[in-house]
Amino acid sequence: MANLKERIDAVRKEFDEAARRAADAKSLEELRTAYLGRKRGHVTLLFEDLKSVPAEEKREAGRLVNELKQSVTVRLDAIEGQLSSVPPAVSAAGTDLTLPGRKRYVGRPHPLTLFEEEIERIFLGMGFSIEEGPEIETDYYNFEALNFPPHHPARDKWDTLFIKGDLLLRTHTSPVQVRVMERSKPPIRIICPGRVFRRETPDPTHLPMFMQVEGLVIDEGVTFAHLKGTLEYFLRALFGEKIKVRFRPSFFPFTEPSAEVDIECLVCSGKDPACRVCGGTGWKEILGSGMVDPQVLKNVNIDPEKYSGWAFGLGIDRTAMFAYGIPEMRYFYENDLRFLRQFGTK
Ligand code: FA5
Repeated sequence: MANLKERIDAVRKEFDEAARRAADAKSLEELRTAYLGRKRGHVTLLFEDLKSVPAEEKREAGRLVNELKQSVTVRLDAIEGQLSSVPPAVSAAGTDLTLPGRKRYVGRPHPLTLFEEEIERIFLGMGFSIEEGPEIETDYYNFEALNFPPHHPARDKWDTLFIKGDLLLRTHTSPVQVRVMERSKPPIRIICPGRVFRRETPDPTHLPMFMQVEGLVIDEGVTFAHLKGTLEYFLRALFGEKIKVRFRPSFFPFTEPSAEVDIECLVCSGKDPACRVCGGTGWKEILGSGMVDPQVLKNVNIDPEKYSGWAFGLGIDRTAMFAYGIPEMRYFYENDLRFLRQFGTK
């Protein structure tokens, strides 16, 4: 009996140590088999040993072995309960589940898209609708219908990227004016945003690919006063009441009279003589405009005796620079997320 008691104590001690090391379901199962396995479990074998214990001691010895079996079972069940309630630190696939989650980057609109939408919102509010046209144009729509005869020096102002034969990358959004006037009757009140292309050397305010928005109004009795009033209203809605705007006489073959519109340089506020945006003048041109030339109306079979109209073409990128206070137009196209993430958190 003394011998059996010693063995019971030894098995209990070994089990306690092994139980402390059981850290997952697999080692727990191995432990259960090692101690309670039906043939060779350490506790099971102790029951075999009971047979050789003298009859008068059997009762007490049986109690001790049963007690050990019970405590081993209770401990194994407790470990099992613990393992199932605590998620494992490392999943079967080797992922550390205790690491903080990775933040998923949610995309947002490009700053130029946001700005284009802002422009559209203001013009939609004034009763304009939105039209689009192709980026690959024919010579006719980009130039001829707009009163640029072939080989006329006025074409030199738009350094054109020709594709093949008659096809070219549109140099401005003005061809959309012609396409809309061909397919609709006055009154017309539209804006047309889109990408345009010119052979340009990039600098802080010029790019070879940039965005414009064209505006066109054709109706009876339309005057330059409507052009001026509408553009001033638009620029105030965009930049606030205090924005300084100036109209300068200019020339475009498809408008007469024509004007270019400058706004005060919002990058240097006219204070930096070396400003790379306004060249130290304190002003920057953002759009060209004018009364639609009667010849252009004739080209699309609109009677210039009955109808008149005005048009403008605004550089979206250049105007966005002022709205956002960005001194370099190239930032818009470099796709640097540190720059892009500053816009449009809504
Ligand atoms: C035109 O493109 C005319 N189609 C505008 C027009 C439309 C006049 C309707 C009359 C009636 P201009 O080449 O000036 O005009 O360009 C208009 C605006 O586009 C400029 O004021 C400027 O804001 C922007 N822009 C011109 N060239 C570039 C360039 N290389 N990079 C970025 N923006 C430019």
